[in-house]
Amino acid sequence: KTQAKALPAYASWKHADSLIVHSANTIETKRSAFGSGLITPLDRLFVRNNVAPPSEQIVADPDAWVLAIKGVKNPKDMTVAELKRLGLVAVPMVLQCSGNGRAFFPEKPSGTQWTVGAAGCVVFTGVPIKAVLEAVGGMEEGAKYMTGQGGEEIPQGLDPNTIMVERSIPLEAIDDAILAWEINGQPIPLAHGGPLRLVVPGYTGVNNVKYIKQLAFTKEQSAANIQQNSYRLAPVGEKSNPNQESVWEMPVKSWVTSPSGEPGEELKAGKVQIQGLAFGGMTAAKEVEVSVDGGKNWVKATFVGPDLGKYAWRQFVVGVDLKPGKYEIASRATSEAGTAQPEERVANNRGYLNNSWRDHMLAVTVV
Ligand code: MSS
Repeated sequence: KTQAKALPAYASWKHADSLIVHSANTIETKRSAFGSGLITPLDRLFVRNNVAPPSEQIVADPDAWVLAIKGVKNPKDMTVAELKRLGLVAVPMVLQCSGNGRAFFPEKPSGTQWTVGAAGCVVFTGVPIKAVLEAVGGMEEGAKYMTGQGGEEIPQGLDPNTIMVERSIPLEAIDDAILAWEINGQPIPLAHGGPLRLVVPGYTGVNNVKYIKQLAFTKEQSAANIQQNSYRLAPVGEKSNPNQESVWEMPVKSWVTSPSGEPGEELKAGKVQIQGLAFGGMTAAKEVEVSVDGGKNWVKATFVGPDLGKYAWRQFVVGVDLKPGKYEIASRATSEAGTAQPEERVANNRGYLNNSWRDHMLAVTVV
């Protein structure tokens, strides 16, 4: 057994026992650690940085952080303090890495081997993008994308496009998008993108740009490598290129959280409450079914707890009687849009968007 890695300094306040530290920039929530309180506690929320985060100093005085707004009628710099005067909305939503579930791809794509825990349900609070746009006279003619640039410093002499975290989002997503300064009722910590974060509900993690320093309305997608060549659905074995589909919207998905199948878990025969999480992606989760026999038979689950809207996840439960033996426990969600979670993942070279119910199935032994 290998020694668990230590939490990096910027995330040292996290609850180590609830997490799997893959690296200093990739920290996953254990399947058993989501809890049943709907909102993921910050000390258990996953972390993913494509490059090392900026200095902790940037969150010392969040109101002073400056955002450059471009590609609008009246381009200007605005501080967080100024943005706070423009509007306020709270958005409960699933934040999920594009590569969550990558570990289940049989091709073993390169990248962090996330299982289920590169996801959480959080409440972001901030100002609607639409209110910001209104304050700067609206976007420039011909804009097609909203492009957010992360606040990481680019080391001298490097081509910024090779490491800059800049993502472009289609304009149809701006209606629900916000610039957020709070997460779960507290100022966003550095680990999650404070002092200011671009939040695009329904879109995968990477599109939610942390420590955003520039918001631009652009005719073209960002020239950054992370936009042009990463986060694309490339065929297995092929390099990605800008003509392939970009990883933006999340598909319908669910997984069982209890039992967790984790080492040390003992499942005694008798009545068992099978619990899990489900979300629809761009629409709410409408229904979840659970199977204990590897997907041969399904029963309808009951939603637990509050419904916080279409971008949040729902908790579900099914009480079952289990005799001693081996079981394969699976869940399958259907969204309000009528799309059911598929049995098979969509193959792609980097292992993005895995929502296969079979891949997320758990093999457990009841004694
Ligand atoms: N932002 C920035 N600025 N940077 C980086 O690196 N990353 C991404 C996002 N944003 C980044 C950003 C990713 S990739 C993700 S997932 C997310 O973020 C995460 O979050 P958190 O808070 O959890 O850490 Mo995948 O798709």
